[in-house]
Amino acid sequence: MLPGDEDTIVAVATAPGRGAVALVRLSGARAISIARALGAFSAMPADAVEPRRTHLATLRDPERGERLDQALVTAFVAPRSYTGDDVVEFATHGGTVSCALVMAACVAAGARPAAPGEFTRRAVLNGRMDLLQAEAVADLVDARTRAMQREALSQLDGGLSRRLLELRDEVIHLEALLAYDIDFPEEDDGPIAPARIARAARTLLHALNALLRTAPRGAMVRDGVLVVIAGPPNAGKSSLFNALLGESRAIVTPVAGTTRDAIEALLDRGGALPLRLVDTAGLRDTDDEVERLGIEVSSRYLAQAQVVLACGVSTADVAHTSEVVRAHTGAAVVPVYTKCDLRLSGRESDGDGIAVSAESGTGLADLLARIDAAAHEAVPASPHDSVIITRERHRAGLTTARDEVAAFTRAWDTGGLPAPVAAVHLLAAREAIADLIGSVDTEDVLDRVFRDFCIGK
Ligand SMILES: Nc1nc2c(ncn2[C@@H]2O[C@H](COP(=O)(O)OP(=O)(O)O)[C@@H](O)[C@H]2O)c(=O)[nH]1
Ligand SMILES: [Mg+2]
Repeated sequence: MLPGDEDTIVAVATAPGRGAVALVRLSGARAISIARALGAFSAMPADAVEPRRTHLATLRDPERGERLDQALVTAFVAPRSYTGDDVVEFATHGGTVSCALVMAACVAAGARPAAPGEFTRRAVLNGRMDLLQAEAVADLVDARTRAMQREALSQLDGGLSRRLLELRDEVIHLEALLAYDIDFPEEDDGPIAPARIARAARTLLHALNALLRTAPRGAMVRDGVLVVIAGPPNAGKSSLFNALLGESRAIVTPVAGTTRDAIEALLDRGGALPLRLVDTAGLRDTDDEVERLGIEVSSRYLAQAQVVLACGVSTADVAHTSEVVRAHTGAAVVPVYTKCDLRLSGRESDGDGIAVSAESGTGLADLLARIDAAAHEAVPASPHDSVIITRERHRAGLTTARDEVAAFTRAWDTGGLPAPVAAVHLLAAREAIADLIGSVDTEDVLDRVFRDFCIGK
């Protein structure tokens, strides 16, 4: 615990700005007495706060008695609250003034403004949720697409936690087998055959690797599949970019940073993986090698792309674009024949490509299906596909656990280490998994997780 974890904290939980309602959240041992000082429970008999019942109250400045707002007040009594402490929530009138007045009155009555993520941090400290679920809360707030939001919801539901607990149990099981071997070494080939331990270790290694392999899919769910549009000038790239956006609910974001050579949009496609679509804006580096070959594409993105759309009007253009692009990326390259409405046949292709028209919309659905197929090929479904890892912290922790189990397996197979020494690897693996779920004894793990939270969560 940090100094301050005992304080009663308060924050405006809703985003600032004009809106119907704002939420002020108060949590800690003094939450109810502070709310009472504001008159939140004046309509109720003293000492009889009814938990989880919302009622309308006139809130007043605790010192001067001046009316602050009319608000809906709900009390949650520990431990049955979001944080696990006593919590009072004030749904004040929206906008910036009412909620700020109520918050300031809470501070005047003894609360302290909450740090970012501090409510959720308390929920973790009080055992209301584990660290993975806390991350899921942050991901829900930050989700820009349905895919990300759905993933976060399932993590909040404990999906990843349960899977990691299973893996931790497998480590414990292996440790137990090994302990038996350590305790009864004289029973050579006794009740636990060394081969049985080796087998269990390999099964565990397999399971850890399977979960680790979901990291690229997690990254795609989080950031979107990076789809880069390439082709000669005038091929219809920007028109295709806009047409694909028109097909979906899109959030168009200018590229962050200093370069202005590309624009980027995130396509939320409901259940499907979101797409991060990149078009070249036409402000180009003249010494860019790809551009010298007559292809417009953001080279910065090309190397990281998962899918490249090699666009052109003619077969020759598409072939040239595909060839140049393939030399600069390991991504899947989809040949795209643009402006197909201008061709009488409606389609000119080598069989592998897709004919599209930004004008008429022809071929766009096929193209999206093709992009999905390429993305799925790049990140194959895992046996536990419903459970994926989405953060670098998960990847790093699982990698440690996997490496430790691998080291154990090597030592065990070669008989290179005595069992008690080999067991140290299993202990390290178990601790790495426990840290992921949230053994909350390590301050720095907590700090890393809550650093990026917003205030009031
Ligand atoms: N008929 C037709 N014209 C198109 C289509 N796509 C783009 N164009 C036209 O082709 C020209 C170049 O398009 P643009 O998207 O700016 O190409 P970019 O340089 O590759 O980005 C513009 O005049 C567009 O209106 C299409 O599908 N059908
Ligand atoms: Mg363009």
